[in-house]
Amino acid sequence: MLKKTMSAAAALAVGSLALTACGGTSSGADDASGGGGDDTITMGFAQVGAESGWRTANTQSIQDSAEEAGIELVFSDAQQKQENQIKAIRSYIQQDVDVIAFSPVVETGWDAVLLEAKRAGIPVILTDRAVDSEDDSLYETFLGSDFVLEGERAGEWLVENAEESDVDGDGDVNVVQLEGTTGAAPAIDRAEGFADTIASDDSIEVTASQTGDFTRDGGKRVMESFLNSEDGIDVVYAHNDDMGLGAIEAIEAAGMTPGEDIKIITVDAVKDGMQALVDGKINYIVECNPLLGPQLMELAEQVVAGEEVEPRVVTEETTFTQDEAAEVIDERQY
Ligand code: GYE
Repeated sequence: MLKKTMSAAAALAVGSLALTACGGTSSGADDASGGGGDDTITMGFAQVGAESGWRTANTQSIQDSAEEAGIELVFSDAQQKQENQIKAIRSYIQQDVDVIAFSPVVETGWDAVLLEAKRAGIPVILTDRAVDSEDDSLYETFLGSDFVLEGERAGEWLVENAEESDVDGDGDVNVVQLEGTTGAAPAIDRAEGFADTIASDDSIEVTASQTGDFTRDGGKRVMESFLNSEDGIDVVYAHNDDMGLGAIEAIEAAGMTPGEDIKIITVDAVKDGMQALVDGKINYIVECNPLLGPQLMELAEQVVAGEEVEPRVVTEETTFTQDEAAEVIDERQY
């Protein structure tokens, strides 16, 4: 039996589709999906990648919860490429798993492969990110955050703190936005929720916006270029902590003080982000909960048992100021 300690190996594996089964005893013809053998549920999970602290915590939660629930997990890491996820899903269909779960790297382009799963009689659960499809019979449920709400929460803080955020005091709050992966639900929705909310205040404007692909390196690179091309940046709005942390490096390298000379708002609230918030380098974080594993396993059990499940399960989340982060940082698990 292989163990679930394979994030790095799995990251390489999907290219060759050497998918790794773990945590259980059955596979292929012996598993529950084959109609005979034991009752162990086999789940094929197609993860986005390992792009951020959020993703690492999410993967850990899924692997731990599968083990706890006695669900055999076949896990793959798509390295943020849609074609790798499609290959992984096709392979799960071929293996005749009991249930497929995945976190779609981008919103569109899934109908064909989801139809293949449907025709094979394998239920699909979306987790973390949504697909943009007219046909909602292609999946059983979508478990994850409300990303529009997260963007709105980021915007609300800025509207409430517009005066202090006009760092250069010129009457305009100039925001540069570090977008997540182009075409990904959280990038689209976090931009939309933010834009709609800051529209209520004429002084706030997004003056530049580019993707940093949800990575620290991406955030650093894009911020360096913004610092060269944009005058009077007051605020960075980063679609995740990792890009915000990359921006901090770029701001410091340019001889400025992040959190003071330029205010920073991010989304996620993973440990490194929370530490930067406590240290005063980030000003506000909107939480996005990565610990989806327990709910995912519960939904999988229900779906495999043929039970009705809610079509949408929304994760509960909060927000953190610097003071609020200081209170909880010690207990933060991820
Ligand atoms: O915010 C980001 C990650 O899909 C909610 O993906 C997730 C996002 C998360 O890379 O850090």
